[in-house]
Amino acid sequence: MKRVLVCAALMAGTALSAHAEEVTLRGASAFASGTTFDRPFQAFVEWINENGEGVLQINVVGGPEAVPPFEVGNAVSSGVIDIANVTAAFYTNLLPEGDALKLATNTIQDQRENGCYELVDQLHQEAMNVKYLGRTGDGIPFHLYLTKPIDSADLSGLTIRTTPVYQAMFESLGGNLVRTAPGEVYTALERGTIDGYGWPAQGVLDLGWDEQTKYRVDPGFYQVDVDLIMNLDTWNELGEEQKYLLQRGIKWIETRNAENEQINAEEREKQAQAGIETITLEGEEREKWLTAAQEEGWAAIEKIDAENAEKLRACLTD
Ligand code: 173
Repeated sequence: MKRVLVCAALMAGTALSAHAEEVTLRGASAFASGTTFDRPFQAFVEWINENGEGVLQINVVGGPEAVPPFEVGNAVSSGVIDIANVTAAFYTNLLPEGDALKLATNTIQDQRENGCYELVDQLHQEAMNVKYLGRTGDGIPFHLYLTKPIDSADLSGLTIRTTPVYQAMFESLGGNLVRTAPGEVYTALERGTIDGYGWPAQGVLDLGWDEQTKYRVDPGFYQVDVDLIMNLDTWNELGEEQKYLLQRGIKWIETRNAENEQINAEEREKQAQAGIETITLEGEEREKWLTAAQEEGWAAIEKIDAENAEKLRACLTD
């Protein structure tokens, strides 16, 4: 691809002109095709392919069966994949403080306005040779789902599936934690090797986990970040028109984050119909739960990099 673009630039006599030849990017998703956290990416890809004829196309080479979720960051960083749909929790090996994105209390639109987008992009560029394009998942909280009831915020005695998203919080509440990719949750529940799992408010029914899930613990906490990231070298080789197309596409898909509140309510209904009961922590236990989420969440980022933690906190929670 590099050669084609360089040729086009030379012929036009400028650095990468608006008439660079059509480029096809290799895309991958950390979430199984057609499931909740893959759908916005699919819509984005369709939008790009419709609006980008002759300019830029995306060919999705696969989901978690093609690139294991915790490897997606590496694949984009090295350029094996050009563009990916993945949560920052899956690439903490490359950008540990990326886990702060779940701690946002504002929206990606706010972050584009207050300069946070540039900060997050810069962190991605420096730590992992990746261009941060944008974010879906705003407005979707995370929950704990269980096969056994609890009546307090105490998780001791429970073995819970986590990712970095829930790690600090559940650990501080006494849980015994095992980290797995989403694709391993069903089997772990079926075999009884876990008593529950962390997962967002949406998507529990996608892979049949409702069959093995008895309770959802409320309140939810944090905010989902499913991020679109791109190999920085590939990004830098694009012409202005190609970059602009990707930016228009991501901003379009980000407007759909506003639908999440409504979808959360529909999902709660679906979970109830599937027999999942709600355990609502109240009073002091609710306080303990939410305080553990916030304080342990930020403490973990501060431990990684106090300066970046402060900068991120200022613009993700303004
Ligand atoms: O639980 C997870 O696998 C996880 O961390 C996550 C993050 C964003 C969306 C969906 C799942």
